[in-house]
Amino acid sequence: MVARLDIDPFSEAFLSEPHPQHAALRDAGAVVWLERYGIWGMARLAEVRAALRDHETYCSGAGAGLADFRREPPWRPPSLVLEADPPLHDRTRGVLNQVLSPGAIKRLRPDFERAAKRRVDRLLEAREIDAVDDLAKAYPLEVFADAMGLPEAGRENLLPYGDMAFNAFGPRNARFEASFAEAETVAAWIAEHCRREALAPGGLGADIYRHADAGTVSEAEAALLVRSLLTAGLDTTVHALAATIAGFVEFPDQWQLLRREPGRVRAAFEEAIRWASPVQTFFRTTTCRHEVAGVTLEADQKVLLFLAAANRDPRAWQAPERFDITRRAVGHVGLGAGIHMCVGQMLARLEAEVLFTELVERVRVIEPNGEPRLALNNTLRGFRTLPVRLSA
Ligand code: 8QM
Repeated sequence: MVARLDIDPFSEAFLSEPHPQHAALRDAGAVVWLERYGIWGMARLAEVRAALRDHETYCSGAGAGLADFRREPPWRPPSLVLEADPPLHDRTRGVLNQVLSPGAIKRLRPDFERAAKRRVDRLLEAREIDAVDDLAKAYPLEVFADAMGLPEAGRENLLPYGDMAFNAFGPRNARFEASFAEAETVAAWIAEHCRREALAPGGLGADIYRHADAGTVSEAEAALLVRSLLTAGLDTTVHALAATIAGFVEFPDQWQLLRREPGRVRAAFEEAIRWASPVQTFFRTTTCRHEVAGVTLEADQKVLLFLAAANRDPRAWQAPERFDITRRAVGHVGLGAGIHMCVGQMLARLEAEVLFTELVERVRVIEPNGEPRLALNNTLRGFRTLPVRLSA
């Protein structure tokens, strides 16, 4: 017997307090039927990981959101990586793998370090800060946009564009509509800055166009690959950096541990991704009839993968609700798994490593300083504001 659940994973109630709902989903079965949308759901780590790794059965070409691109038109031309399957995916992904290679990431470190020093100088002058605006947004908005080769003017469009794109993976609910209020202006700026002419030489954007010059991708494909980095590269890291701060605020002993052992800074970021799962959900579409844990899934079915629920599955993790920087967080699905696993993860980790290395050297205590507020989105989970006080 398959559990049929009547919950709406994109409702205000669910998104505001997802953890009890995630537990209910996990406990209902390895795979459940979500009546509201007529889709399957998986919330246990084992099944979510297995689905992510089996890209032949669980494809992405029909969209990684609720909409089935073969039945309804996507809101923008599909991503050539996220919303593509092999062989197209492998060619485009190969370009991004090279643009974001270990060597390329390494070259960014000096600039990232200078920016982190300046940022922490300012934070320590202010002392009472919003960890979202002043840190989690301010830092990536500077270093990621610089790394891409974007001009300063218009960067305020980047986060609203991400908010739209991540809402668009869910249903066309009120939250989706609200984020599309300024869609034309925002999307126009993004489109403009995916062009070769808009991207400074030496940046990651220009680097993508070198692969167009080499003939691996067309000029139009290069623009869409730039668009992928602009879509996926900012809101995600903003929420991950804020979640790391939130972990330390809620578990202050972990900050003291990190001060004694700053070599754990990358492990702390990994644990924050597991603990908070900035990307809460993704969809796949079945390509054929097959069986999961005794349940038959037909072809052409949308499957909602609850990454956040899997990352706190007690079947896989000890005390999953604890933010524990000594934990072996490997195997979480916060960055996905399989061929689509986050291509920018080394860039995200560099941002976190550099910023938190600077912070942990100079900040003795991080305390809450007012009510945090959530930023609700159909796919992303994070804070709108997180007021904290820093003591040197
Ligand atoms: C999510 O446009 C894209 O290629 C793209 C958009 C969003 C993501 C990934 C790729 C996972 C961070």
